Amino acid sequence: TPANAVSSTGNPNQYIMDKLQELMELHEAKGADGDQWRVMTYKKVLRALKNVHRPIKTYEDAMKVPYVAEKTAKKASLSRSYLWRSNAEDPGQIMEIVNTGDLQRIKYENTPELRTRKVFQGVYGVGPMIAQKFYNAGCRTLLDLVEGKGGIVLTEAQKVGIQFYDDINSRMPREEAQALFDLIKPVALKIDPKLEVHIMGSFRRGKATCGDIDIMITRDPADGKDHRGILHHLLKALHKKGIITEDLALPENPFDEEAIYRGLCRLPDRPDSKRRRIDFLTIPWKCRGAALLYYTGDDIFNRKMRYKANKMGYSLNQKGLYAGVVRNPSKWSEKTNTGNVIACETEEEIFAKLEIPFLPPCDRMG
Ligand code: DCP
Ligand code: MG
Ligand code: MN
Repeated sequence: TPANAVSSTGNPNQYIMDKLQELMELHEAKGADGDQWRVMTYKKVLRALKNVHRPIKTYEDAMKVPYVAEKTAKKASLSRSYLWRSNAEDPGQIMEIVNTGDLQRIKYENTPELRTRKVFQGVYGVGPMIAQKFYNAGCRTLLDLVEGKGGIVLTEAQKVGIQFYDDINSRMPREEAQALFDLIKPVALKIDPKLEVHIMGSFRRGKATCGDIDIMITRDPADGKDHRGILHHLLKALHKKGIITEDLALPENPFDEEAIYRGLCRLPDRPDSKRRRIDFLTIPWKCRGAALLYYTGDDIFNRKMRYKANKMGYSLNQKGLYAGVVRNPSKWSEKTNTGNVIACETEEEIFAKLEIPFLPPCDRMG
């Protein structure tokens, strides 16, 4: 029986997590607004389940899992048909897996159409909307996309996304990210030895595998110079060395203080090396603390930090922590007063202002 099975991860609830993960990915592929909130809750429940080391056997056990118990009390009176049991915070969903080893909702969601749209979303630059558009145009396979079936037109980035579909959809071992960074950093420093070059994202959090390489570049302007234009020179050099192989999204202006680049790279001296996703971003020296914090993530941790900031009357983004921000009540994203920066140069001061004890990157999980 599932409840007594010992999984390869050693977690007695792995079979529950596998089913919840499967359903989460289906909701993620659907991509409607409501589904995105649902996905967030599944992520939180899955994370919480990783830390439950006893097998879940009863409804009460399920209720004790963080994020499951919390919201269920409010929903206890709702009807519970198997098919419509669709919320991660519902312990009934966990109990269905415990009792039957399966989750009917997965079969209900996993339609041939959604499976196809999921495949399309594996193409770089294709989100739920575009995947739906391709499907509606009559495309059913990646080959249909390449052939422009139904009159669809691919962007250059999407073409690259299909060409290296498998590479882009697999994560790299941490060691490979390290090796690539060790090649790239000296190239940047050769252009300007005073640059600060950081590797961010999952790598900085100490993860064993990375979905991409995130590199942040800035420079102390005390000597009157700054990093403007570095991306232009660096990308040229990296292309020449065969480290960067394809561009996906070029910065609007590589001479801006803030610029973002997205592309593919590889270890040039290994003929069999895979293409890996790489992001570069340059940021003003002054906001390096806020940028370090943001681009280290993870995304759910960032959400929590922003939530705490908002509760204290502040506003947090990748450029700094602000006080006195006034927002348009009917359009939250619109600021009627941008406020004053109260912390931005170091991560430590941002944690301090938010009254959160400093967390090293490896502990920053939502
Ligand atoms: N980020 C965020 N919200 C997003 C996207 C990104 O807060 N919607 C921040 C947090 C991420 C960081 O940027 O940690 C880097 O983004 P990535 O998409 O590269 O994510 P990770 O590096 O964390 O994971 P992966 O290994 O999948 O690249
Ligand atoms: Mg990353
Ligand atoms: Mn990235």
